[in-house]
Amino acid sequence: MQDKVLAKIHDRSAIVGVIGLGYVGLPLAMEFARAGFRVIGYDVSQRVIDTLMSGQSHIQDVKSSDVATAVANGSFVATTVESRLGECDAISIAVPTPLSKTRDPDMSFVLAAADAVQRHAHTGMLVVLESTTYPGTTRELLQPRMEAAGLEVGRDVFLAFSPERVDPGNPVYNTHNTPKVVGGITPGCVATASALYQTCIETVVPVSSPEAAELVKLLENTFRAVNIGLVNEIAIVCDKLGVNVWEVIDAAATKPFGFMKFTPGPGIGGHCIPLDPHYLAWKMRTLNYKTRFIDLASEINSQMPDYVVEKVSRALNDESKSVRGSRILVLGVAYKRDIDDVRESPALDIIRLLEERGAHVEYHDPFVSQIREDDHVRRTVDLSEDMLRWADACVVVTDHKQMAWQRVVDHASLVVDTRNVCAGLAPGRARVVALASGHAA
Ligand code: SAJ
Repeated sequence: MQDKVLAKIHDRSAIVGVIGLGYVGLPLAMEFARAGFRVIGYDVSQRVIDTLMSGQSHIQDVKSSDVATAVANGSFVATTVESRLGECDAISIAVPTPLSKTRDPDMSFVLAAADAVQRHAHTGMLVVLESTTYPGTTRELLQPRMEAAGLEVGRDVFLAFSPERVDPGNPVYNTHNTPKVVGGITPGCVATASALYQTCIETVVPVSSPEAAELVKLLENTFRAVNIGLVNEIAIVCDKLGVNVWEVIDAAATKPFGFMKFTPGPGIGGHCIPLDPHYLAWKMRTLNYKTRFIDLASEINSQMPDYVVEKVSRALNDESKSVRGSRILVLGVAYKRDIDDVRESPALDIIRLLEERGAHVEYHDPFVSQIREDDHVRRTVDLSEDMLRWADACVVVTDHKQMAWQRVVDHASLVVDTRNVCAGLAPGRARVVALASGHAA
């Protein structure tokens, strides 16, 4: 059976399915189509399907022209019809794995996809899970479903895990040129899954099990969360010592080996770094092990918004102003520079905390025209001189390159700078307070 699957991969007669057409699934579907496969993209959102079938892309890194070409030449079709999964010889699952309100894994999307695959699985099918998840998911959730369909993994069907490494907006690294780790239930599963990805990705890195592949992804992102937590603690240390943390980090980064630069900030956002480590922490709790590094990093990173609000409060206090009644302009709300995504953004926490203390808060972000909150929509204001003079304090939260930072310093009265954007600017009207005493307090 393995030879049959490999042959269909090599001659491109295999039909490849992708479940979940988001920032991971759609670029992957386009790569498979470019490699010469017929691709069936499945998503539960009719709006997504209609957009794609009209030749439009809803994903920043995928050009509409590529979608239109693939749809026109028949190499890609998008559908909400689940039964079309039965036509596929290979299926990659790229659905969300968020956290629940109690910070536990929300596996509902993976389970829904796994049930759909089970309903349409057949001999000779290769299934690969890509969603970031706790070690054991592939073996514990997907393998039993294959076997419930009467299919033995490694003989009738092949099952693997391959972590996604998509970095939205990255101008250098994309799905095609980012090495792809693949871990299968059996050696045959590793071989078939590797063969599939080798048709469209430059480098495939096989590992011996799905657990190893699941853990690779969690190590990558826990590494970032822990190191960001470290520099955030160093920022607090520098603040108490009156040392410029940015100077310390830049100087440390001159070490040509054994050091990797991370920068402090107002906290961590996005749908990866704040969430992925909790998948590992959750799994280890079920094995009665406490992942102290992950928990400590999360504690430090998630307290940074409080720390920033405290800095704002002290800076206003220096001018005999209380937070209550003050007018505060938040500059940048996206979770990192030069993108429009506000998921888990620390800016949302900072705005909430300031309003809880009675401040009147507005925001400006050139990438984020509005923020949809539970009961209302908040819209960006212009970065006008009037707005800058209106504010008792401006808080730099996201360091978008295109922001007119000099104008901010020229016309604002007080700037709390959590991203060191004011360093190197000409002095202006504003008193600048840095995250960690980089400027005169
Ligand atoms: N952050 C800091 N200091 C840093 C780096 C990041 O405060 O030194 C903050 C950012 O402002 C952001 C959060 O942490 O709020 C996450 O930033 P990130 O640079 O990790 O960006 P993400 O969340 O888009 O992470 C993605 C991840 N990609 C995948 O999961 C496939 C991550 O593994 C990548 O390393 C990262 O992009 C990247 O390098 O851009």
